[in-house]
Amino acid sequence: MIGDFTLNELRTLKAELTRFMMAYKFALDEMNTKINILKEEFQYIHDYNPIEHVKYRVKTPESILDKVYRKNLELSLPSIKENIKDIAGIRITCSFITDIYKICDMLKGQKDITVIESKDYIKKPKPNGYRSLHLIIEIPIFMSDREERIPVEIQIRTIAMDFWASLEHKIFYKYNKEVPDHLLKELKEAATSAAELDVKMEKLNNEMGVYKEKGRLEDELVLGQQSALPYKLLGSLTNRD
Ligand code: 0O2
Repeated sequence: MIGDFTLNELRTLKAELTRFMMAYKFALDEMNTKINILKEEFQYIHDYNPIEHVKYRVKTPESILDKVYRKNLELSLPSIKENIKDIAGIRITCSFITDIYKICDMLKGQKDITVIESKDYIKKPKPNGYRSLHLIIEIPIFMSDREERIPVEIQIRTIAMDFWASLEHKIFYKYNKEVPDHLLKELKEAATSAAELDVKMEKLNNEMGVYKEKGRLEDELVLGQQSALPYKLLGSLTNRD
């Protein structure tokens, strides 16, 4: 016996827990493939990549237990699966706010993804200034003997939103959640500046985009680069010789 358990009971528990956690890892593997395809395809078609970087994490057992106690949940695997939807988490960072909604729509458009919850903290920031788009989705994963639908939390944010959130997170933990008022006020101001920066950068990028697109078309069509359309084909498409 170890504690209240026999060795066999402990073995069974360990195997069950490993199977449980593996499902979340597989869900992240599936999402990793999906996100990579979206990135590559978008880059190929639009000559531009809306995703700056992506982080994947499976919540540690300690952190899952913390949440079980914090939310006063029943300590069982079915209850954890039902109530804790962020065991598998993805954070996607983009340059611009419009990229966030583009990525969100691309993910929502995939047939095997079901969005079960969506929180838009960009349109409606949290009182402390936190901004991000949160989705809880479910995707199927196929294992040797069964198919399971696994929830995944996806946070999509700009670089500025991410910068703010990671600093706020550090401050929160440094002060053990008792952050002095003056710091809370400064954080709120920083969140406003970050939001203004997002708007400014996107405006600049849009202006640059107009010139870039014009230049790209000229390069492709007039200068006859490798990918340029042959004039004969262009002529026949437009009924001109
Ligand atoms: P971790 O370690 O990042 O996973 P929930 O507790 O998830 O059931 P809640 O709070 O309604 O319910 O979920 P919400 O609002 O979607 O937020 C979940 C996650 O968003 C948090 O996960 C944080 O990662 C992030 N987040 C939300 N609000 C803030 C904020 O004010 N500041 C920062 N820095 N991050 C925030 P966890 O579980 O708290 O932690």
